[in-house]
Amino acid sequence: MSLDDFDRYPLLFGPSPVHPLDRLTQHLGGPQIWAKREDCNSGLAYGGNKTRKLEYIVPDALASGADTLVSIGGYQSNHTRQVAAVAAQLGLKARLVQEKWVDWPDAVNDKVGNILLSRIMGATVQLDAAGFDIGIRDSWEQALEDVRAAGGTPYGIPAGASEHRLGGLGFANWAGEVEQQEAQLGVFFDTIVVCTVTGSTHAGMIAGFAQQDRPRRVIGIDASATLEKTRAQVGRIARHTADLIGLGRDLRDDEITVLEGWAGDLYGVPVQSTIDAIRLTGELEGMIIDPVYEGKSMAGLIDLVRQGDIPADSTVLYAHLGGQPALNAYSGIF
Ligand code: 1AC
Repeated sequence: MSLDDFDRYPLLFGPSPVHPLDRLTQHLGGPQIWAKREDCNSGLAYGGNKTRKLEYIVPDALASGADTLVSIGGYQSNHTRQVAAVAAQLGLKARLVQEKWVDWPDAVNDKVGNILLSRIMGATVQLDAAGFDIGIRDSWEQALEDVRAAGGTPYGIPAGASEHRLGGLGFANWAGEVEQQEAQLGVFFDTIVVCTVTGSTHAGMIAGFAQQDRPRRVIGIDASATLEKTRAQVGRIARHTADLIGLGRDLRDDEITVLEGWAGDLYGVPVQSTIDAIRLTGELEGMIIDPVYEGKSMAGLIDLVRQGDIPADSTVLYAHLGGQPALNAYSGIF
C-alpha cells in the first residue's frame, strides 16, 4: 500500500503557499526562515491543518452512509470548526462536543472565534464542563450514541482527527507537497518546526518525510503541557501512518522529536513567550498566529534559533497550522 492508494476528497485550494519570512529571518540573524500556510489552504471556514486531514477521512465517512459527523474539542477548537465546515459542504450534519479544555477568563470565550463559526455553519454545539485531555472521551462516545438513538447514522472523528486510523495521511501527503515545492523553488528545508498537541499533524509529517531520500529534522513543539501523552501519541500515530503508507521499516526513536519548554503550565493558556512571539510575527511579517498553537511553536522556533540549536546555516520551514480564529476569544490579552 502507498499513500496514493487512499481515496482523497479535495477540500483544499491546492498546495498550501510557501514563502520566506524575510524580516523575521533578518531580525533573528541566523537561519533562513520560511512558512507553509495551512491557514490559507482552503475556502472552507478559513481552512487549517484539519481540513487537510479530512481530505482522507471524508471518503470513508461517505462510504459509511453517515448523515452526521460527530467530533470533539475545546470551546475554541479549530478542529471542530473545520469538521463543521466540511459537514456543511457535504450536506451532512455536525454534532460537536466542546469541552472546557481551557479555563480562560475572557467572557466571550464560548461565544466568539471558532465556536461562533461552527454555530454559523449550522453545527449542533454541545458545551461540556470536562477539562483538557487528548484521549478518547466518554462525552464523544455518548454523542455518537445520542445520534444513533435519535435515528441518525454518526461518523466519529476524535479530537484533532488524531486517533482516527487515517488521521496521519493528510500530513504524510504534506511532506510530499513540500518536496515538490522545494524542487520548484530551488530550496531544501533541512528543519521543519510544527506545533504538536493531539499529534497526527506532526506524526503524519514524520511518516511522510521518512519516505524521502534526504533526511531532515522535524521538530515538534509541545503545546499540550501534557508532554508524555503527546509524545506517546505522536510516536504511535507516526508508526501506524508509516505502516499504512508502506514505509517498509520501523521509524527510529530519533525521528520522533517533541520538545518541551514553550507550552507553559496549561494547554490553551499563553505565557509571555507566546504573546511576544505573536506580536513579533505580526509586527515583522503581518502574519497572524494564535495563543494556543502557533504562538507557542513560534516561541520555540525563536528560542531554538537564538540558542543555536537550529544552526545559522539552516533553512527552516515553519508550519502554520491555522489557529487564528481563536484569537477573538483572547482579546483581553491585547
Ligand atoms: C486539539 C485538536 C486541536 C483542535 O483544534 O481542537 N488542535
